[in-house]
Amino acid sequence: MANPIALITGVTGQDGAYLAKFLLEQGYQVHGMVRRSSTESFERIADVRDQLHLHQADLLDQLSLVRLIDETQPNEVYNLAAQSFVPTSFEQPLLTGEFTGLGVTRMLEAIRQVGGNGIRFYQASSSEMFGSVREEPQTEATPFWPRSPYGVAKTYGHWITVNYRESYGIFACSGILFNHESPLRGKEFVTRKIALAAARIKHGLQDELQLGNLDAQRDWGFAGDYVKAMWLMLQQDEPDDYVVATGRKHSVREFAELAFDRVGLDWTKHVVVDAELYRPADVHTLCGDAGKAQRVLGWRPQVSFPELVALMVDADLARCQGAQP
Ligand code: NAP
Ligand code: G4F
Repeated sequence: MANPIALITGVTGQDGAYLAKFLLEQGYQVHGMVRRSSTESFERIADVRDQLHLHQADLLDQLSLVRLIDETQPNEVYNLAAQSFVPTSFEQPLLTGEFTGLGVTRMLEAIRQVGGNGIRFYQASSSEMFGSVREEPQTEATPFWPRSPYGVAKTYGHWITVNYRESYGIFACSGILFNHESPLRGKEFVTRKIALAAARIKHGLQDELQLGNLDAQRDWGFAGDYVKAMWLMLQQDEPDDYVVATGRKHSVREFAELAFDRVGLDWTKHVVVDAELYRPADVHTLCGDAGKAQRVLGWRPQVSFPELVALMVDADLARCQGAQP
């Protein structure tokens, strides 16, 4: 049998890089969608780039998506591309709505027009949809109450995925993933910001770390574990939606304490709270119940919270080695 074909949008992002590597290991022919830029942002996929088929297209350009599906003829489409940083969504709410919300409809329409019902579709939904949480832990049945333009756009993307499944019989799944991190996480997200700062301070490259809401709690897991759940969803007999989480929550303060401990420093001597980094409306706490993913997919997270912190700090320590102050 010929190798299955996967198309990943957002292949240059954190999850795209882990998923591309995972699918290559499973024997897939992997196609990645990248958007045109004056400088390439392929660092995260540099080690597998020669094994990937990269195509230029953009979530804003319907025709480019139609052409992409037609050219690649994928068996599975993983829609990971989005404007994914919550603070930017407050600054650019319309663009976020276009990328993160309407972009999903454009992708689904391209599949409907070109690929019929044979293509399996994964949508990267988010625990940000729970926002001001209605219950704890959050499950697939918990009502949404998003607290940012990003969360609102993801909620639209989630429901349009459900709608295309119900209206047109497309095999479309939505993974409601809680925060997942790694050494490939963007430097603006709080975990990577802390890990990198702890490493840089240890190496004498900076002195201080400015943070916002230290009391915010998140259910943090490892991105490498979470991309396997995406794949498992598309291997089932029936399409469905799944929460993917560890079931444990920790505060930003706890993350900072563990990260600085890892490098033998006292976090309280280096972290400064900057009110500018508070959000117009924050999500104060998130904690997921991945019971359905465990029962149906056989999925379980493998990396614990202390292991995740250590993994990220150690990677940034290695990156800082030899850097000039
Ligand atoms: P990420 O690192 O920010 O990657 C986002 C990707 O989307 C990048 O490859 C980016 O390309 C691409 N992109 C953005 N706008 C685009 C456009 N208009 N056309 C084409 N590509 C575009 O995000 P991530 O952490 O890997 O997350 C992957 C997905 O899961 C996102 O949809 C995110 O919202 C969602 N999610 C993430 C988490 C998490 O904790 N990581 C949790 C739940 C859901 P460039 O390289 O060109 O910028
Ligand atoms: O790391 P964050 O920016 O992630 P956030 O907002 O939870 O969003 C991430 O996870 C979502 C899943 O729930 C994804 F859908 C989304 O794409 C993204 O990957 O912030 C986490 C918390 C927030 O409450 C924030 O207020 O950390 C708090 N925080 C405190 N100081 C900070 C900072 N966040 C950032 N980015 N930078 C700070 O200095």
